[in-house]
Parts: sequence; structure tokens; C-alpha cells
Amino acid sequence: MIMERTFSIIKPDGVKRNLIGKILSKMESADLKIVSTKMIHMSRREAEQFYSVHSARPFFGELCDYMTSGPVVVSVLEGKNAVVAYRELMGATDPAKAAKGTIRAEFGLSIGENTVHGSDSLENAAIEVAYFFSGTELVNAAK
Ligand code: DAT
Ligand code: MG
Repeated sequence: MIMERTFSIIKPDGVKRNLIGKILSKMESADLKIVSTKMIHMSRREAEQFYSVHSARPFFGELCDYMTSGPVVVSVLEGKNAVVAYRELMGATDPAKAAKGTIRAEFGLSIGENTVHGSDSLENAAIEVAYFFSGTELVNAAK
């Protein structure tokens, strides 16, 4: 069994609409352990750096405005094939195209306000976890 860690954000639209509990519950129901979680309000600089891979895209400014528009809940999830498992639970980027039962199909408002972020690879998961969490904030969920 390949145990992995991935990184999640409940975006401002999810926090504003009181969906934190429902979304964390879906993660747990999908056998993902919440290794750490906290609420933060990203600075513009943090959002720009976090999404720097998209800096040349036309929606970059809008994306950073949105991600800094209110608090978000960042979490580290651990489980079997956690990166892919959480991407599957989230659904496609555009909620209109997301499979039934996924978080984005159920809660997403638009391609921009799509309620959750999840790492797209194990390598990026490690970078994203380290960006928002210190080692002492991460317990060993397997124990
Ligand atoms: P994902 O979040 O599914 O990994 P992504 O990495 O391609 O998707 O894009 C990051 C975020 O940028 C996405 O969650 C919402 C926003 N975004 C992507 N494509 C967009 C578009 N065409 N218009 C507006 N926002 C977009
Ligand atoms: Mg992405």
C-alpha cells in the first residue's frame, strides 16, 4: 500500500458558505486522514507565489484576487494514493464538468470559484505542504 500525503485548500467560497465541516467529512469518508488543518487568510504575495505556475495565464490576477478575498482552510491529508484519491474526490476544475458526487460538482460555483484545491502530483504535494505547514504541525496519522 502506497501511503501518501497531499495538500488541500477549502477556498474562500467554501468557507463563506459554511461548507468546512461537510468538505472535511467527505475527505474522511474517502479514507483520507486529516494530518493537520488550519484557517489562514493568504496575503497577495503568498497567493501569487502559490499559483506562480499560472502567472502567464489570463485569469491569474482574478485567481489571486479571489484566493485572498477571505479566509481559507489548508489541510494535509494522508492515505493510500492520497494525491489521486483527493483529485478524484474533488472532481474536474470546472464544476459543470465534474463527475456526480464530487466536491466540485456538489458545491463548486464556477471554474474560478470551485471550492477546493488539491495537489496534482506527489512532488507538488510536498512543496505545497511545506509552503503552509512546519514539521511540528504534522502529526503521524498512521499511529
Ligand atoms: P485545478 O485547481 O483543478 O488543479 P488548475 O491548476 O488548472 O486547476 O487551475 C488552478 C485554478 O485556477 C483553478 O482551480 C481555478 C483557476 N482557473 C483555472 N482555469 C481557469 C479559467 N479558465 N478561468 C478562470 N479560472 C481558472
Ligand atoms: Mg492545479
